[in-house]
Amino acid sequence: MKINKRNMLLYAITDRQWLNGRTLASQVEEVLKNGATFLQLREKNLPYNELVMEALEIKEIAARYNVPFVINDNIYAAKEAGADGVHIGQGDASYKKARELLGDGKIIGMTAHNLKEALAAQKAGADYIGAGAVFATSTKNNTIPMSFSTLKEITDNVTIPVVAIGGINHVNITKLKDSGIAGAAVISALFAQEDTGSATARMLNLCREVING
Ligand code: TZP
Ligand code: MG
Repeated sequence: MKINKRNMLLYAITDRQWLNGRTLASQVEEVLKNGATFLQLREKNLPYNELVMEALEIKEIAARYNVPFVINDNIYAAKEAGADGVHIGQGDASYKKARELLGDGKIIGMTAHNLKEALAAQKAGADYIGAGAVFATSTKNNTIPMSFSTLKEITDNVTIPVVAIGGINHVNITKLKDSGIAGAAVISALFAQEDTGSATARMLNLCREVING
C-alpha cells in the first residue's frame, strides 16, 4: 500500500499508557471507526515477539478500514508482521536499510526536526515526513521544539506530504492553519481521552477545517 496526501489528514498514533482497562484493539477500532486516516503502532517498551503479535492484531483492524498501518522504529517487526510500512526517526535504522528490507511497495515515513533533515529524508526516498514537535508535549521526553516558520519552511521546500506532530490538541490545531501540512499526527488528543471515538470525530472535523479549509 502506498499513500497519497489524503491519507495523512488525521494520523493516529497508539499509546497504551492511557488504556485504563480498555484494550488497545478496542481503542484502535474507535479511532478508525471515527475517521482517522492513518495509523501508527508505537510501542517503546514491548519485547519484539509481543510487538509483532500486537501488530498482527492491529493490522487486521486497519485493513478492515482500509487505513495505512505502520510500525514505529522497528523495521524487522514491520517486515515480520506484514505492516504497510514503518516510521523511522533520526536514531532508528537508515532509510536505505528499511527500504532494502521492506521493498518498494511499503511506506517509509521519516521524522525531521528541521529543513536539512526534511530535505535529506525526501532525497533518500521517504514517502512522508513527520515534523515536530510543533507544541509542548508530555507524551515524549526531550522533544525538540519546532517553530511555525520552520514547519512552513519544510512544507514549502519538500514535495512529499508533511504531518505535524507534538502536543496537537483540539484547541491549538487552529494555529497550524496555512502551515502547508497534509495532516496532524496525534497521540494523547485521541488515546488519552475518555471518549476516544468522539475525540477522533471532532479532531477529524478540525483537520478538515484547518488543513483542507
Ligand atoms: N514525536 C514528537 S512529539 C511526539 C512524538 C512521538 C509525541 C506526540 O504525542 P502527543 O500526545 O500528540 O503530544
Ligand atoms: Mg523512532
